[in-house]
Amino acid sequence: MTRALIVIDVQNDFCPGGALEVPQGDEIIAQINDLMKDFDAVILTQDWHPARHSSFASSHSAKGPYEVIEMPYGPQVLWPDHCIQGTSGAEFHHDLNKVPADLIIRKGFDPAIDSYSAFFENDRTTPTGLEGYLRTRGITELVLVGLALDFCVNYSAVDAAKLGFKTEVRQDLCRAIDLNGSLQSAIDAMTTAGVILTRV
Ligand code: VGL
Ligand code: ZN
Repeated sequence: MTRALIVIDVQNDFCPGGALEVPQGDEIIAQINDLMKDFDAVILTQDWHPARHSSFASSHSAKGPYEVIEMPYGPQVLWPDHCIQGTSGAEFHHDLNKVPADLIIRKGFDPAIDSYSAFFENDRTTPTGLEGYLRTRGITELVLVGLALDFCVNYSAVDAAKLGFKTEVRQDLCRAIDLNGSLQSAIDAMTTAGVILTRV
C-alpha cells in the first residue's frame, strides 16, 4: 500500500484577500504542512488559467460572477478572474510548504475548458495525466485536503474514487465556497462515489 497526500489549490486567490477567496481558506495550511511527512508522496495541484479564460465571468458579455452558463461540456459556473498564470494570485500561499512536493500538477490551462478535478477537465474525459503518475508509482490510497471542498476537492475526490483509488477527504483540512447549496451537494456526491469523509 502506497499513500499520497493530494493538496488541492492552496493558492493566494483562494485564500482571504484573494480574487475568489474561500472563507478561512488559510486556516488549514499549518496542519496540512504537518501532515506531509506521513505520506509516501505529496502532490500539489495549482489552478492555472490563461487570461480571459472561458470560466471567467469577464469573458462573457452581460454575465456576472456566480451565474451559470451552458458550455459544450455542460453547465459552468462563471467565476471572478482568478489564478491567472504568472500572477501572485496563482502562487501557492506563502505558508504552504512546497518542499516535500514530488509533483505539482497544473490544471485549467485550456482556454475553452475549466478543470476542477485534478484528474479530468470539466468535460470529464480529457485527462490531466495524474492517474498515470499515481499508477506508475504504485500509489493506491489518496488523502485529499485543500480548497475548495465543494468544487476542486469534490471533483477530484469523486474522480479518484471512480478510478478505484481508496480515497479519503479530510474535511477538517478543507474549506468550502458554499454557493447555492454546493457544499451539501458535494458531500452527497462524494458519499455516493464511496469517498471516505473524515474529521480528525
Ligand atoms: C476552484 C472554482 C474555480 C477550486 C477553482 O479550486 O475549487 N473553484 N476554480
Ligand atoms: Zn479556476
